[in-house]
Amino acid sequence: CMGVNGLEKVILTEVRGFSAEVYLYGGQVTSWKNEHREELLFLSNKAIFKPPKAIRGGIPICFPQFSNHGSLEQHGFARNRFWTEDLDPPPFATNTTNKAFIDLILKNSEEDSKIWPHRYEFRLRITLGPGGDLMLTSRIRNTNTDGKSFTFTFAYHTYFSVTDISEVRVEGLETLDYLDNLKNRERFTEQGDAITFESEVDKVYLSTPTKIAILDHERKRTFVLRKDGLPDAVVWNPWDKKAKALSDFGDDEYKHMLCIEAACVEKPITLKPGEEWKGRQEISAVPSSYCSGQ
Ligand code: TA6
Repeated sequence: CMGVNGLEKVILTEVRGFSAEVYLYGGQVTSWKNEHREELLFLSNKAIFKPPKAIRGGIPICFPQFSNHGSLEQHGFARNRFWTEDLDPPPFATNTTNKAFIDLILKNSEEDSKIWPHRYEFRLRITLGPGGDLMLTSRIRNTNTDGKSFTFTFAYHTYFSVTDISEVRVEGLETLDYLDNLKNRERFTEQGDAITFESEVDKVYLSTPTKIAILDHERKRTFVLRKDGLPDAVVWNPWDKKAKALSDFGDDEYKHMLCIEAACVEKPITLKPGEEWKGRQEISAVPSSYCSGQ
């Protein structure tokens, strides 16, 4: 169906009321609701749904370059392109029995080949599970016919909706090394207990576990992020100053969001022609009493 500004949007629904919304523009999830119709992802009230701007919120796909450290636009071009529905995908390992899902595909374009001279097929499967968990599976294949390999970095730039960032804890990144984007990407080691937030944070945690928990104390809700093939995790909150500097971000909205991004940043991925890389993330929202120890 049509969303904002005539951009095509697909809605995934599940019998108990869970739902997700995906724009073909950017292959971007913009909404993920639980069975009570509560929105679980952050989407800025000032988000711009007009190419070539990336939509501020949901789950932007960062490919073939995470960050602006490289020759491409910040976070690469995939999130600013029109994807198409992949009606005949090769078999995905992610099974879809009694799940709502959509398969999207993005391929190299004439235009992009000028800045990134490679042929590729990027297949994205978005699945809404029976318990409302949202899974994104990416398969990126090098289809170069000139024998050339290519190298890329990647992230699911997930914006979680939280009640109050100063009442949020993240578990799973304790004692890990991270690159601090606010300190020239210098390497530091995280302290030994859960991470809390009282100022701008922009860190790439390295060699992170497959499971990370985000505890929203006020709403008694825990987000659990599980990932495969994505060794790093970016943690970002712009806080007040940076938020004001972003035209598509409300001044106070930083209080109600936190980005935890399953990523491949420290060690870029290199594919030879014919090779395929897979990266998967699954997010769920559980009552905090259930906690993150599971
Ligand atoms: O998520 C980390 C980050 O790289 C931050 O440095 C900040 O730039 C953020 O991404 C948002 O980037 P964007 O291009 O979407 O405004």
